[in-house]
Amino acid sequence: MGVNQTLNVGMIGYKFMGKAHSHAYRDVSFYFNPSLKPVLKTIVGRNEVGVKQAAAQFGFEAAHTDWRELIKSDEIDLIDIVTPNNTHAEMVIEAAQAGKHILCEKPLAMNVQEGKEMLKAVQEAGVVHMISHNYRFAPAVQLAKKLIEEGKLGRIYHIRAQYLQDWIMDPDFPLVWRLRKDVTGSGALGDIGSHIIDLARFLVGEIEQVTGMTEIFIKERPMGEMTEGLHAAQSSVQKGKVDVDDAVAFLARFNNGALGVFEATRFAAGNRNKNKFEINGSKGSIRWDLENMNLLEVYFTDDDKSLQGFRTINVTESVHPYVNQYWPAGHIIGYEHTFINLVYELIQGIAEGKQVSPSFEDGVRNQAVLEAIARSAREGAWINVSELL
Ligand code: 4PW
Repeated sequence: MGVNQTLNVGMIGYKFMGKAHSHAYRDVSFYFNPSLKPVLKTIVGRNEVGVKQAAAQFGFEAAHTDWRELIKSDEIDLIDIVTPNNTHAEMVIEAAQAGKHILCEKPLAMNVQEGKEMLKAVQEAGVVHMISHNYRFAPAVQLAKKLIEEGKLGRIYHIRAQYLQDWIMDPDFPLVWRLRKDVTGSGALGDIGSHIIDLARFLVGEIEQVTGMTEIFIKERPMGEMTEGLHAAQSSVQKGKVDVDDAVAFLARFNNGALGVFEATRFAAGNRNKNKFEINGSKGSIRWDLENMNLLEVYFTDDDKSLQGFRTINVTESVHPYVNQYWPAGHIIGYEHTFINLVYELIQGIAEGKQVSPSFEDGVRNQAVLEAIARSAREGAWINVSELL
């Protein structure tokens, strides 16, 4: 650890997620007063001009272009990886071998095999590891978890979850890294499907079997690069072949007997970032939607018959998870706060020498579900997730 109870952060990557994570490190001390205070030491990126701009905007002390140098540096305690998926494995393995704690963006790896090697490296090194499934850390999702754990919903029968986006619907939207199999491993499946799989594993339990289908609606696109957020710029009129799924739909059976119905697509016009689920149990139901992320709809079968119906809880009371750290009741929080809450858990884990959740083990299990769905889509069959682990 750095002197004076600081945690020196080295970040690799500086685009959309670099911004989200940097902001979280900056604000976590302000709201949570964690045992260790993160210091934004160094940010690394391939483009010297771009990474220097990011360092200035996000508040890093230095900007570099060589991630291996960053990992070797004795002054860094935590490596945060927000780069494309095909770079995660080598960065994680080298960072673990250098004794650094690690936060890595999702999906963890390109495939289960890679994920397992990453997990082995962090376990052998004894470092704290976390995968950035930030939506778990919305207070309403944490409340949903609490209700399920307390048995308020009884036996869980169903989860139906959707993650819907529409940012690549224009056929001229370029063939950016998120649409190239050699860089990402899969399309909507790994990028946003992994989030609803994480929420389902968190809230309902382990997935036993899946069957799925995928589709590529636009087969060719002009070449280009991501710019800011989910925007991109065309770099050539030449077209390249799209080789990852635009959309995926899948069914799942859980170990505990629950059934899941899932959909992840980047072709749901009008849905910019709709991440939502409904869970039904023997004693009631809950519903959540990221676009109204501070609300949780609940229905309990034992409510007075004359008053039965879904009611909406404003998850902004001091008794609700994380809320006390922010504002008085009714004063809402947003997308960026899910990352602040996540980073707080990570820092406390590091300070207390305890492993946190979701860990790389969750990342590997998630990856096995992704791979099982992809295999099912190719083979047209149900796949047991355990075959992939
Ligand atoms: O959480 C989502 C990501 O996993 C984001 O909102 C955008 O879609 C960026 O990547 C995926």
